[in-house]
Amino acid sequence: MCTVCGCGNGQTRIEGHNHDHDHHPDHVLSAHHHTPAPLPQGASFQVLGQSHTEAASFQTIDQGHTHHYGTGAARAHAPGLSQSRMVQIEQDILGKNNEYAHSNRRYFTDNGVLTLNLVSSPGSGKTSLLVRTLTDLKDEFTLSVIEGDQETANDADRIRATGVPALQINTGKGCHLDAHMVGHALERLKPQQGSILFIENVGNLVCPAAFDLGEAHKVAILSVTEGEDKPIKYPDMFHASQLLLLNKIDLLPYLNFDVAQCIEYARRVNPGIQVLQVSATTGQGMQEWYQWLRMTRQMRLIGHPTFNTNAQHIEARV
Ligand SMILES: Nc1nc2c(ncn2[C@@H]2O[C@H](COP(=O)(O)OP(=O)(O)OP(=O)(O)O)[C@@H](O)[C@H]2O)c(=O)[nH]1
Ligand SMILES: [Zn+2]
Ligand SMILES: [Zn+2]
Ligand SMILES: [Zn+2]
Repeated sequence: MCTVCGCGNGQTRIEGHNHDHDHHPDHVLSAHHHTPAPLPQGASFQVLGQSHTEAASFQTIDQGHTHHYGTGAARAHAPGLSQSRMVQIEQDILGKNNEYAHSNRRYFTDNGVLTLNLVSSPGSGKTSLLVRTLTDLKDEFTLSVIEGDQETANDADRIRATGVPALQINTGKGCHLDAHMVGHALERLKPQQGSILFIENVGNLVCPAAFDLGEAHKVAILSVTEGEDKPIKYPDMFHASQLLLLNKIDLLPYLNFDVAQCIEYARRVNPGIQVLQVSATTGQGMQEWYQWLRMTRQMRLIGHPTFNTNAQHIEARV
């Protein structure tokens, strides 16, 4: 009962296996299911996958009047639910998600894993960008990928073709990954110390913004075919992201897309957002993205007990 987009209930599959909460005792993330207030066995995953109210707003135009359904405390609307009840549901869901995110983040920090959560609308080029990035950087870094999709393992198969390990999470009717799903994926994938983990979220410009997966940064991907107004129409996503990759710039000669206006809109909702213009198809701008990755990884490793001693080794690669 996702009040905005209608997420479905408990149909999550990790690598084709249903998530039934029959947990193996030796979790990689020992804290994963020993958080202060664990949900009952068999219940938590469904609750997390099923019901959330996004901090979102929408409006319809009716005979010249604007009806903005996001002006209440919940910033959303659902028939039969009061605003206060929706706020309560959202707090419960996101609170539980944040406990799992905290556990994931602890694992990433302890192991010096730089984790990036790639968010965008469907078809902006996340998988294409990843395939090119993995191909170009797999000899330089240890890499792995968690792929989120509602159905199919198509994207994970495309990633594995590069030789980089990938684990598929199918969310069924769910419209985003949550930290609990990612925690289970980590138990299987076990990203190596000092590696970079990419999470390709479900294509959706709204819901993934609200769910912390424990990542270091969200990276928003916007393709020029979507229109320059997306950052102000879907501000939560661009507000939550540290970097905006403006993709498919090879198509700019054929479009009326205003790059400067798009960047201005993005900075209006997030003055600190960095913007890089890239083409996953031609490779244009990709070196700047790789440089951002190198620098961001190095920043994450400063002070890390294992990798700090290897600072020269790391520096040599930048
Ligand atoms: N011209 C051009 N096409 C691109 C570029 N990047 C991706 N595409 C095309 O855009 C389409 C969608 O790309 P994907 O990489 O599958 O997009 P995605 O974001 O992973 O899609 P979902 O996983 O379904 O959300 C494909 O036909 C790609 O070939 C680009 O830089 N330029
Ligand atoms: Zn679980
Ligand atoms: Zn994809
Ligand atoms: Zn949703």
